Amino acid sequence: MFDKVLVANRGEIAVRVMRACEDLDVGTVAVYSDADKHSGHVRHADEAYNIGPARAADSYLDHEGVIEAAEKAGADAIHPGYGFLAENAEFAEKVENTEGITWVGPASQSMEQAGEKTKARKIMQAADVPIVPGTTDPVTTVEEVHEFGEEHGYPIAIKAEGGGGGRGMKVVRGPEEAAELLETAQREGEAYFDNDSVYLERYLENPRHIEVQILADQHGNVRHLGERDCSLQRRHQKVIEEGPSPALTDDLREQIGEAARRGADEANYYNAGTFEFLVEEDPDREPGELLGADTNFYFLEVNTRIQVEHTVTEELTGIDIVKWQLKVAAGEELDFSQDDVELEGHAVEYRINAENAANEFAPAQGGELETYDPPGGIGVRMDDALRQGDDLVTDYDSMIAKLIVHGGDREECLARSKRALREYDIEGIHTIIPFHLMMLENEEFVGGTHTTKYLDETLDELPTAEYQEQYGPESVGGAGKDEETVTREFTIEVNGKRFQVDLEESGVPQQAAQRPAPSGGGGSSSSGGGGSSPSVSADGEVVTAEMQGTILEVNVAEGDEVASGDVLLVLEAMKMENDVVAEFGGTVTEIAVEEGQSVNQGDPLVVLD
Ligand code: MV4
Repeated sequence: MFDKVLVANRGEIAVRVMRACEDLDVGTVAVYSDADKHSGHVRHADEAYNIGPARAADSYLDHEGVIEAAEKAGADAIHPGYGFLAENAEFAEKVENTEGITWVGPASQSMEQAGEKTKARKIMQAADVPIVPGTTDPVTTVEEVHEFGEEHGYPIAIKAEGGGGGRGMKVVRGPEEAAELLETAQREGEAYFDNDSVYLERYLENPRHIEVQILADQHGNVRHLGERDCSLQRRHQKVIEEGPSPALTDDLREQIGEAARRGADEANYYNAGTFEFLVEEDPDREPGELLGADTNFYFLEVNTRIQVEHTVTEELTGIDIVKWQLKVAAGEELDFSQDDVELEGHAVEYRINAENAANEFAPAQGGELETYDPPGGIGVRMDDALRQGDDLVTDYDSMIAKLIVHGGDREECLARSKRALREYDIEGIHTIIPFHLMMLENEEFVGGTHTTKYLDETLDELPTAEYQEQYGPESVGGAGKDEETVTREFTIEVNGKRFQVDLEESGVPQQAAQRPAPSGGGGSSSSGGGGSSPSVSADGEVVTAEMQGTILEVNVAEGDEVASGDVLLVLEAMKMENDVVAEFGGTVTEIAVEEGQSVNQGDPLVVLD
């Protein structure tokens, strides 16, 4: 086993990984950005290294910076968590090629293969795993799309070869739309994944999203740990995940699990991974009725990382997946057979996002956790990193914690969930706890008949605001910036050796505080490798980026008239799609960014007059 593992991540998942290390008596190393100096994962680790500015591209995504920190710390393995570098085959390969440091994950070659969607489809086909009817080679011409439509009918999904997770997919509803959408898909593929190659699938209108957890060692042992149902999503973002799926018979469950196992076997895959499937839903299915063995299911993609919702499977199987990731990476063999894997009861994970569901899930802009009192008791697991008194860090994604509830059956689990969510006391920031309580009284969710489309189609009709009113925080702080921090440099001497230290003092009077330099104004930009910051010159109110991320869509053009509430752009940050909305009506006088561009927090995006 390793001596010391560097966790190349932050927040709850970094703490989760460190806990597995501690259970194995392995030392832990944290890395952090300037925005995370006081974050929970830094407190939790044995030692911690600053790897750069808040902007993820300059810190958590900096390949060399992370590897250098591992070398400095004398770590002999790097665990990437999820997000950031977790599915970056190039980074994995760099770690593989670093003497003395092991990559905790699949072989970089497997990661590369999984990232190439037509390659993955071919492997699954070879393993007799059903794939969505479609092409296993890229298409380049509109004629090919038309031919596919004539043979299989419409709608058709055009997907980017390098895509995944809802990005780079276009739905063609008839032949007249094919030319334009083919071109858009190719352009977006090029902008987001450096790859304009696309392929075709029949588009399933209303599927369930079922994923199978795989664990495999480097000795050819592959186990599946059952499925998770992630059908409750909002704009491709999962909000609640559960297992086992409330919609499958044991027969169908077994078929999908075995298919995933065959696929992993065929690909010579090792470490943890998730095989995603679409399952064709029966629109007339009543609550309590289940999808049987004759139901169509199709392989979609492989995620080559530990996932946010791995906890659901851990609760059901009692298997510590992260611990096994470390053991398998160290060359150990799985010590349980497929028959040993038993699913007990029912588990549900609730993502605790610092967002206001009653305001289009707007992420919190700051604030302090004035109260943080998480639930406990039987069947309740909390994975988090924040503690009471912490300031919210808003530079990355908005998920601050996960509540995982386990019960003997789904009914007990949901009742226990209601109890735990009501017990959860957070003051100072909005979270989606009230939204979860609403879902626990929602007929579709409780009946288990919701599909991936449910939330996006019906959210507007749900009583989100009422639940927010009843269960939301009594107080919500502002930006939390009224207390400033001043850093002073000191030279100290310990046992005759000189050290330079930076002392931070918080709560100092305003006039003594140093204000951060305005960003985006040009001149002082120190961003490395990410291109230059946008700037604007037109008259009007400047709309700025609330967080670091990538521009997914620009929905307006210069000269457009917009109304208050109109979506100007879509900004993606840590896989979250965030609408940038006009706060007032006016004319768009300038657009400072284009699709595919990465921006810093505070960068100007659009000017409205
Ligand atoms: C599909 C599909 C229907 N038919 N492919 C979206 C995320 C990406 N991983 C693939 N996605 C989909 N692919 C075909 N051929 C529907 C979706 C989809 C979806 C999939 C999983 C979970 C939520 C979803 C929400 C909307 C669409």
